[in-house]
Amino acid sequence: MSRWLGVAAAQLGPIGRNEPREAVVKRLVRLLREAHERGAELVVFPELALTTFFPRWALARSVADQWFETEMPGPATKPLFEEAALLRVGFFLGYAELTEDGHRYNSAVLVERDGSIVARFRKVHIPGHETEEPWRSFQHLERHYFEPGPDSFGVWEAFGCRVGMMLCNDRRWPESYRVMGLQGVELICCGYNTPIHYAPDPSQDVLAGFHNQLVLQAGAYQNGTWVVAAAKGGIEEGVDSLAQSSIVAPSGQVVAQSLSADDEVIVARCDLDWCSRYKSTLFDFARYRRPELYGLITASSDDPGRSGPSRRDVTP
Ligand code: CDT
Repeated sequence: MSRWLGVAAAQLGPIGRNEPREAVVKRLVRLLREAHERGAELVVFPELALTTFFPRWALARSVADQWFETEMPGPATKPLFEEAALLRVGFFLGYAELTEDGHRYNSAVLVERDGSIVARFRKVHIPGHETEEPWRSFQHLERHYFEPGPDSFGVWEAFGCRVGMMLCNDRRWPESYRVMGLQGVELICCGYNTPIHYAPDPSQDVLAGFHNQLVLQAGAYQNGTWVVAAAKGGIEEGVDSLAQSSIVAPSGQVVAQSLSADDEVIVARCDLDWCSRYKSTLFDFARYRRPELYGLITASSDDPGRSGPSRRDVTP
């Protein structure tokens, strides 16, 4: 007998700089209700789903702190938690976290169908730059606002399966999926904000959608897992961001994808036992992996004892 789970990616369109949290939470509740009506028990919201994507501006931390949460749930997010528990729908929600001892993380929570918090995840790979670069048409100052998450990629028993979490840039790195794959992950929740213009190499702009699909599909297939990825898309404060929210099966096939760059729900009924068809055959890690040969992957890049090709060894 197969295990089934109804899941949704709840894509958001733009959130304005001055849009109050309460208004955004109303949008989230609307999407949650629609996802529930369409059979979802788990709804994945985007990265930084409560606010505009503020790393596009160079601002003093004291100014940006208005977009950070000091508690989860807090007064503004409580209605989402209450509605979800009432409907018995769980969710993944990305937000900016300011801890009691002053750390700032790009975080997400996974909330079960009874409203309890299963786990919190802090983004591991922080992209962009640390200081303002005036030559850019907009900034990507995540490395100014956020510390890298110290906790790696966990996997939790929830929703009748093994659930993992990642945020935006994490999805581009095979290590993110593999660390979860090694813990038997069956469903990965991911939220993202991906500006289509990539200032350091604009030749990549036209490939933004392709690269998104490439990494989500490869990560799902190579680890035999479902991946549910929700975008904040559309033109937000003048910056166009990729939509293309997707639900990807362990086969690597896209089973649902958003059509708009606005608030939109996509759903899929996931056969969780589909994962074992990959995990016990082609990707039987215990049988086929050769970790004794993969040491370079975990050696630090500045480890002097590190062997293997470097840029210096490559013939121009
Ligand atoms: N939010 C986030 O991580 N965005 C990055 C943008 C590219 S790096 C400037 C991403 O990987 O989609």
